[in-house]
Amino acid sequence: MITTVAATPFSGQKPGTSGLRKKVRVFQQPGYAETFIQSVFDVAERGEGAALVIGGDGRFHNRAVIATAIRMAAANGYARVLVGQGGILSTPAASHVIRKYRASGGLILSASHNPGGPDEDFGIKYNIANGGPAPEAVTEAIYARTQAIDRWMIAEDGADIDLDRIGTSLIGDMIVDVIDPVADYADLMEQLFDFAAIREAVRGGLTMAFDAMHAVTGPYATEILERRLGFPTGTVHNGTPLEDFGGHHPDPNLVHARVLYDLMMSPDAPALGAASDGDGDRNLIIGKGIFITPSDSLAMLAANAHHAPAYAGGLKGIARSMPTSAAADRVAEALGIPAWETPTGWKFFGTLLDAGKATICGEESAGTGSDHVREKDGLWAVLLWLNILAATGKPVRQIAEEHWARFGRNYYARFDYENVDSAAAEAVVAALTAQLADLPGTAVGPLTVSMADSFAYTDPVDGAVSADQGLRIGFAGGSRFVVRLSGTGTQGATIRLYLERYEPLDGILDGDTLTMLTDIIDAAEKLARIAALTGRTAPDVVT
Ligand code: VG1
Ligand code: CO
Repeated sequence: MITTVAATPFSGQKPGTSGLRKKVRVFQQPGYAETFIQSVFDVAERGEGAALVIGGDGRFHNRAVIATAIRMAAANGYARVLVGQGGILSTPAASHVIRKYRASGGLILSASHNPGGPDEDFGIKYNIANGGPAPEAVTEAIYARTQAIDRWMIAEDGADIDLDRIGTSLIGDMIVDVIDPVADYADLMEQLFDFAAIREAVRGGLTMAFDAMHAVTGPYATEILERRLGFPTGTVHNGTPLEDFGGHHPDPNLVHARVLYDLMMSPDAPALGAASDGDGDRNLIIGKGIFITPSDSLAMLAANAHHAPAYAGGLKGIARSMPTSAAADRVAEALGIPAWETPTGWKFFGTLLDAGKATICGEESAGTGSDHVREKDGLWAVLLWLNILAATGKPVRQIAEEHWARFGRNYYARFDYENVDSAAAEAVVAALTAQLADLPGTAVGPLTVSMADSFAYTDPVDGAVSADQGLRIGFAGGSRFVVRLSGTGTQGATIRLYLERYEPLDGILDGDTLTMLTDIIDAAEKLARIAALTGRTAPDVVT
């Protein structure tokens, strides 16, 4: 039996960079999650007999929404739902499950690196049949539907589905498969990487620490690192997923993964320190005594990927988001393969991966991945690093220093100004936009502006155009800064200021990042006037 519930639209159900993210309390309003999910089902492409994957990062409110989504899928004619045991599926695992079982799409319930709990954040993201986040045309159709929705449908049966028990049951005609959330993904990793070589290196003394931040990667990392690769028990820290991530931000950066960072800077540091975020798609990489910026990690992984079996035959191309440093472009040039520059957000990589134009993709926000799925993948990046360490026998520091000696170094930092008054944040963007046309040729301190624009992207595969994707100010010599507003926050606005300075091979390759960026930081302050327009004299987070 199906119940149809009359509904009126909620305002603001507009998916951002990565799905709809709001405070839990917003999602708890009666009908809020239901109208959004119904809007997804109303516009999703799905044929006869379609399967839907559902999983989340285990945060507070996950189980309630999953229980509802399963019964709504039954009412909306899906033939099968695959759901991770306990409602758990990391974002990359969900992407893999969609692809492996040829589902028509999936609902990923996560607010990623944002904190969890009754007063914190929740999110719903729809992924399409290729396993990747719905492209803008689809998210816009979903949003349009949310503004016209007048009913949602739910099966009366199914309230007794036990999410904790692996197995199959029925709601009406719809099959519900509660699956092991880890096994398929761990098997995929075993196909991509040389597990035997890594195991051998572990026996020979290769050590690591992985901080799962009480988030979704705990079970995945324990299975893969400790059980399959033989790292000792305890290699995975904070490995039990908690609904509130232990009260922390599950954000693998130098601020929120401070304990790991301090360990890696201490005499007791293992060879590799790594962490992932709430939903398992980000990665933090730290060598003994050396932090590798995500932009550098992308470039170094691309340059060394041939050590892993899956990439031994070479890469088809490398794609990075616009604010990500140009380090990866230099690797692409050396490899003689294309380098693509896309707007922020993994949804823009999907067409390039599907068309075989890129193999490895990355973002400065600690996202790296490949064509094995259609999401960024935290553990994948960690395993590729491990594979490279095992194959070369070199420590992380040596790999980094040799890389810079070959390609030069892109010093890089991102300043985040969080929870800024939205009007003030818009004013920063408007004021800088107004100057763009006049800036080229202007001297700012010791720097000279060589280009200034608002980044617009035309997808080389399907021709879709995305305008206003961030303001870029480039300087002679390859340095630049970028300003854009976050599309994942749930409170006020977050201004992101991305800073980059290129040092050629004969330049200073072992400098301190913030010192090396001083002139660019000064130039950004003069031109973007964040302090003057928002009253913020220092960023909240520097990554
Ligand atoms: C941020 C990052 C972006 C990333 C997105 C989703 O978006 O900058 O690179 O793809 O988060 O990552 P924004 O709009 O806040 O800058 V996740 O791990 O939150 O799914
Ligand atoms: Co994430």
